[in-house]
Amino acid sequence: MQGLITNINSTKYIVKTKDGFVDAIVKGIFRKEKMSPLVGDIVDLDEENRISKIYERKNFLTRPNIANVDIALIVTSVKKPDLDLVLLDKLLVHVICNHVMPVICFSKIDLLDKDEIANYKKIKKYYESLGFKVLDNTDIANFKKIAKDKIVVCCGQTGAGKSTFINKIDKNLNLETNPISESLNRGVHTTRYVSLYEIGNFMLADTPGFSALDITNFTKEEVRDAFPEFKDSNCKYKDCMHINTDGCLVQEKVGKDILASRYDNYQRFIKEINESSSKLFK
Ligand SMILES: Nc1nc2c(ncn2[C@@H]2O[C@H](COP(=O)(O)OP(=O)(O)OP(=O)(O)O)[C@@H](O)[C@H]2O)c(=O)[nH]1
Ligand SMILES: [Mg+2]
Ligand SMILES: [Zn+2]
Repeated sequence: MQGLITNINSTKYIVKTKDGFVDAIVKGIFRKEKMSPLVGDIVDLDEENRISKIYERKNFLTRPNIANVDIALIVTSVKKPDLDLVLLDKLLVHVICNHVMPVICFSKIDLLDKDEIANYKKIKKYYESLGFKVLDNTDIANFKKIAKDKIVVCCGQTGAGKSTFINKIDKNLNLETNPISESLNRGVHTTRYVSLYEIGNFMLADTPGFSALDITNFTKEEVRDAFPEFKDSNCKYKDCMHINTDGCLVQEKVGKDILASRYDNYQRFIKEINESSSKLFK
């Protein structure tokens, strides 16, 4: 029988089948193949409800760990925890390079004062100008339009408000949420497992938050190409990495057409990849 994994809690798998939800376990073969089933995987179950086959994935993410998603909703708080543009830009790279469509969802706009709102609007507009869909977490109707018929995963920093947002979308879910730690100005890792919920005409996954993300598995070219503003700049040099290159049009536009933090973060990511590839033993 075929099904879709909606929850994994250590060794217990919940699989949605045509006969409803089934508790399943995993057959030893996957351990040998070093492939473990993920939420979002389409699988076959044998007569004893053991997962016997994982169908080919169209994509998967490692943070959060989920397969076969159409959209990654990157939930990003503007305060409490502070706006973290490094993490946002890194998640954009992670999601784009894994062939998933990103949608940015800012949260906690209600905590900003008037001047901060003006700054927030500038940042929001910039990301929109790159062609990304950008929402804030009060934009429920717009979100539902984007999510129609799709599998969406909420991802992002711990405490950003992923579970709170999903509770707003489906009032029956009652997912656990917790205030962030005031002393650390960070979330407290409330959500522990990836869970996929069917809500009307779409599916939505809640996931554990994080604050660090590794993108050193991608090539420098892949990371560069995940920055749409670089392509738009029409740099005249073929294969230019846009770093320390005289006459590079991208570098000339930094702080003008290109948001300075975006370019700083790009340089930071390239440095991380260089440092990682120079390590002998990983
Ligand atoms: N003021 C304000 N608080 C919010 C908003 N969204 C979420 N919160 C609060 O932020 C805190 C953290 O929210 P959660 O939904 O638990 O965050 P999370 O992203 O699911 O966190 P993890 O499960 O740890 O990854 C809770 O106290 C929420 O009430 C918002 O838009 N405005
Ligand atoms: Mg949560
Ligand atoms: Zn260039």
